[in-house]
Amino acid sequence: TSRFNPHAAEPRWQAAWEEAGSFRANDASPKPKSYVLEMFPYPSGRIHMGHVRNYTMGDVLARFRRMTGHEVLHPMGWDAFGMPAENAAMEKKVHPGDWTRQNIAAMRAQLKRLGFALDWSRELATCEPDYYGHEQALFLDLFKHGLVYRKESAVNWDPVDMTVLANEQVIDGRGWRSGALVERRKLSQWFLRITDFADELLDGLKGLDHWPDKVKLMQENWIGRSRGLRFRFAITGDVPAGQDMLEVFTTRPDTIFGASFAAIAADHPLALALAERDAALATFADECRRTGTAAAEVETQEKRGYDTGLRVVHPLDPEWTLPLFVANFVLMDYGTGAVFGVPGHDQRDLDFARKYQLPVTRVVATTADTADEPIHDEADTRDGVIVHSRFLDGLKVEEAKAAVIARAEADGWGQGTTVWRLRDWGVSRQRYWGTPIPIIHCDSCGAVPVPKDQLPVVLPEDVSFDVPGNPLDRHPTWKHVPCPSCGKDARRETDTLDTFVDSSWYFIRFASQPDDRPFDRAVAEQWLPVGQYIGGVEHAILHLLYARFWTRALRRTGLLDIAEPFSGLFTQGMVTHETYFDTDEAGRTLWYAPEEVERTSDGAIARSSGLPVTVGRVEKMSKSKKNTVDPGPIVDQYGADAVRWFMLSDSPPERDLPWSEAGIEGAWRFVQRLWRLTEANDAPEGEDKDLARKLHRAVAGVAADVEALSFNKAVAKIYELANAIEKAAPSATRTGAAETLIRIVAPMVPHLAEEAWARLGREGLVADASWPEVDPALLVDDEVTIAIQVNGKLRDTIMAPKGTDRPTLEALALGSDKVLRLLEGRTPKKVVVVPDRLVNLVA
Ligand code: ANZ
Ligand code: ZN
Repeated sequence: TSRFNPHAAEPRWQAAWEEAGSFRANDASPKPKSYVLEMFPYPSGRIHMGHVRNYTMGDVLARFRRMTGHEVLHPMGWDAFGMPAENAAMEKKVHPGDWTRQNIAAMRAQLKRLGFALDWSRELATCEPDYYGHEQALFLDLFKHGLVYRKESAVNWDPVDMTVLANEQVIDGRGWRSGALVERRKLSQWFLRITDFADELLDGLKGLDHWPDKVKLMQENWIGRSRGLRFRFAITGDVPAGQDMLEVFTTRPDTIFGASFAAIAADHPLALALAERDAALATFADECRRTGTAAAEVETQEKRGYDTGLRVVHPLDPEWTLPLFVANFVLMDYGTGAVFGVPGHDQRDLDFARKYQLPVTRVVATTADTADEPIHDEADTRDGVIVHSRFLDGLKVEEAKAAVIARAEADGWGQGTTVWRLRDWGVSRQRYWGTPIPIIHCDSCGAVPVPKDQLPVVLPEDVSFDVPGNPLDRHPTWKHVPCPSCGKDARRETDTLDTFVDSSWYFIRFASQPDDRPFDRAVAEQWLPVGQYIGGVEHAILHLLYARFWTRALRRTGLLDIAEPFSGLFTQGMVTHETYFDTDEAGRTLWYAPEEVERTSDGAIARSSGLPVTVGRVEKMSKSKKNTVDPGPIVDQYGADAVRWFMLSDSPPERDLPWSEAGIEGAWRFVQRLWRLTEANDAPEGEDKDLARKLHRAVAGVAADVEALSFNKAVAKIYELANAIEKAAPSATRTGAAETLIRIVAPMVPHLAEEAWARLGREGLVADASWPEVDPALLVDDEVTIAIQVNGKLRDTIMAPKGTDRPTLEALALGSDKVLRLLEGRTPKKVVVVPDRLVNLVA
């Protein structure tokens, strides 16, 4: 027997598919359409194992769908804008465009090497004007429909790099590159009105039956709809003119009797007015402004306040007043920028109260008996009943909320509101490598959209990265243009769009890509929504929410009538590996890459020194822990099919997959075994009924598993079938099994399948073959398991031919030794028989 040589076979079949145009999606096909999409990669330079796993899963489904008579759209492209290209420009002095395009070329070659059934004719890169120009057109459509606006908003400003930082780029209050203390600055920024769609985006989740529940829950929490109360405190003391009322917002009106202070943001109008006459307050407010805007940071920073000396009057008791502070944990752009503090039940308020010696009262208890349980270092956020709260005592939290809202509305000091956690989407980035925002600022006309016939607004190539800041802003000529409306000298917007905008509509452009507009509506609607979207759970919130929003926004503007972009979503697990480390004299951890250590039965030794290193936890492959395995050399060694097979086999696809040498070797051996099993052997006459049944069950089972994305189960069924074929005596059935086997493994190990198909002398490509027919008669179980119960308790099981009649089943049940023992000679009072299922004897 020969061996399957992937190195010769794989490139040959890849070329054959390309030549035949096998995976080109035909818009005009009469077949049912199926859109299979994996989240497109960021072109960082190399494919990693996570990509390989993700794309292999999608590929198996795409190939399977083709075999079952679908016209499949399975495209690939590049999420090609973003910071890493600019970082590379700064570090390696290469142009972000060159760096990105080189990376794309390298990664495209790697993907092709894996034999994915992709329609490369639709490849796109978001950094090219023929993509982002259309994005600019869509942006202007949203602008026209009032879904885009500009407002002042706080950003993280790095005073050394003179640049705005994303929240993730602020580490412990400092810029990630410069290490400088980050300041909060106000800048005019562009926003998309995603909050207009908050209701729709929340309610739309209900119809997404093929999405993981956990993702829907994450979206729901992110959108965060809740009931709240806005109400007014009267302010007493030396109040600045016209500021004698303070409006606060709360989601916990039930705790109103637990209030011990009120607090406002440093930028609150009242704080600004007070700071005019109070220098110490002005200094304090400045300090507050200097910290980052990230929610996590606001949570963790020390809670600090400044007592204004003013007091507010409790709305439910005119005799009761509370001190009013300016506090660093109150944000201006949330609610009303003012809160009342309930230290017993909110951790920030508790930290604050302890620091400024304010009263701490319990107003929610698990039961009325624990009303006086003291509060120590932890605020009690559990549900329960209201205590120490006058007319609210004894009510449940939800009841008390409703009661306070009703009272406030009746007495006219507040209104119940629906509140959302979701904020409008700030899309301005002060960066070069992104889609230019197609707006021109004119001193006379304001912000003027670039006329559509002047799109795309193309990024200038001649930019420098030797000084910090936004290269677009300091480019000598680029931003100087005449106003499209009055013709006077004006300036281009130099902000670029958040790269999440690029990924919010790429799946539409894949479905239809005319030159002169973003997409053709009728064509796009034929393919959309994406039937199966596959990607990492790290995109479960923002990317999916933004894509859902963008799709709905296009619907509102009349450009595309699709409500939800992805009808099926699957989030795959990570590829993991053991970690290896050592500690140096200074106590620093030194990580070792898998290829730098020799694994022994009970540990590992460094190849360089021969000394033992610690075997750490199995973790997601990451550069920081050096536990990555580069797929490139692995594919070179074992071939694409073995790598694909391994990616599918060991773990359920939603779970983590631990990479192992043994695993890939096992996959390689199985590929060779498939090669032997799919060889033609001279067929003696004769049917093998048992093997035929196993074969048909495997065909049906693998189909169901692939449809359900349970690839590891499909793989297990193929192992089982391989064993059965090996054990079977020669027969015509066994000979025919080779062809069936080739077809059902074709989506997983497509190169081997083509090679074996050709060896059998079959016409054409197995990639174009159909999925084997199943004879339903052979799927039926001949025997079924019957449960025997006595008084409803399972006591025994028996096997009986399917369709056995009631009297026979009853007789079989009464013949069971276990039943006879239990009945002790009595005759059952009643016998219930459910054919093919159970017999219950009531004694
Ligand atoms: C009283 C109270 C009692 C609150 C209690 C919480 C717990 P979510 O649920 O995340 O929307 N808050 C309101 N505006 C704020 C602002 N601008 N900056 C900082 N905090 C603000 O949070 C709503 C709660 O956050 C509100 O309910 C308010 O504190 C606080 F046991 O009011 B609460
Ligand atoms: Zn003008």
